[in-house]
Amino acid sequence: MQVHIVTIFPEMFPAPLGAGIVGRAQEAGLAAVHVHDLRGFTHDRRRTTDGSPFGGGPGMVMRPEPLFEAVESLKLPEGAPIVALTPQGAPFRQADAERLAAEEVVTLLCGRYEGVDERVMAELATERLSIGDYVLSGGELAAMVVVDAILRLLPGALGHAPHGEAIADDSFTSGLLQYPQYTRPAEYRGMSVPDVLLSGDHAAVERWRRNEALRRTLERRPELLAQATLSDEDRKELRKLGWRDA
Ligand code: 6GU
Repeated sequence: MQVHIVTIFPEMFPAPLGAGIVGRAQEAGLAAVHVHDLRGFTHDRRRTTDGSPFGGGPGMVMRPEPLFEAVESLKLPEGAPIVALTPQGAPFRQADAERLAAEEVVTLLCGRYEGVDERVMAELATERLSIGDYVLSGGELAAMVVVDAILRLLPGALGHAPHGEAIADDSFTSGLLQYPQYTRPAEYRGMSVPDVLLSGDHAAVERWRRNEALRRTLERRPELLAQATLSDEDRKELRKLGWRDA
């Protein structure tokens, strides 16, 4: 997979994308992330990427020309997604990470200043994504979040055996929050690990984990249950916990 990131702050990227699973995915050749300095696509001596808003008002707006020229220079394949990171975008979800992980080339445009010329948003970007309901000073941190979420899904990125399993247990992949995890020591400062996890009874462990995922989702993110795939046993368990099916 090839990922292109267009930004006026290319120096922000190497560290977060170089470590851990995302760094390893690149070293293993599963993906290459190319960071492009938007200022390289300006033509004035000051390398201007912004302008004041037509119609007046506060702040500055990113000009369209460098963004259009930067994207054109990438020679993207027909139909490759061009994602603008903006608080006006659709909420970025695990399903978006899965969809983008299946692409061969993904381009991310990082907005800065108080906005981006609407011709970029409407005619150059093929979609707009936001990482949450708060305002960041630019799309760069959001792009890092999106790249991390995508690259860890690439087959082989999680390193350890069966790729599908670790992914399937992730929070959100199943539509539920992940079950609680424990490791050594079995007892620490009087806090013990649930007996079932030490029992060796694989079916009982699976049942316990599913029920804990349901309990945790009901307590912390009940709105997710409306979209989750639930079995009859799941529903029964949830009702025991006080869930009122919609
Ligand atoms: Cl994608 N960009 C900015 N500037 N702020 C955000 C965001 C993106 N997602 C949440 N807040």
